[in-house]
Amino acid sequence: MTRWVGIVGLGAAALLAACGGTNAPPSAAATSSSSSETMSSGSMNSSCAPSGTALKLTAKDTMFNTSCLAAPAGQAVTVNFDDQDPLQHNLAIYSADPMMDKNAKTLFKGDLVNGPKTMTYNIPALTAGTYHFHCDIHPTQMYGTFVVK
Ligand SMILES: [Cu+2]
Repeated sequence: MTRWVGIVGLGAAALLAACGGTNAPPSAAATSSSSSETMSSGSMNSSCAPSGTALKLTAKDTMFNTSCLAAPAGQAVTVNFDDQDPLQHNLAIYSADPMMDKNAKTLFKGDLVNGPKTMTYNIPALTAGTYHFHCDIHPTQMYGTFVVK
């Protein structure tokens, strides 16, 4: 009598174990995805990287043709400045926008051009940094970023 009960008990235990196994598939949720996704490098504005030491800048309709100029660090560059307006314009480079930062330093100040006329500016070597350029006559209309790197 005692032994028979014991066998039934073992059988029930085996059934329970089997049920447990089928209801909960082992380690199904434990698969950790070891994804080696490489972050795509940030999309830098490649249109404003230094490309040689001969730069061009055009002024027309009281606008510059670009909002970004770039120069290699530590190298003097020339800027062929084409003032197509019958107006005075120039190119001046500051450490920061002088209208926003009263401590901005003048890094280069080009002579005013009596347009329409072309002039070549000789910009001295600058250390790497992100600077500001504008036309001293129209600083709110003609300005941009001067990148040195
Ligand atoms: Cu101007």
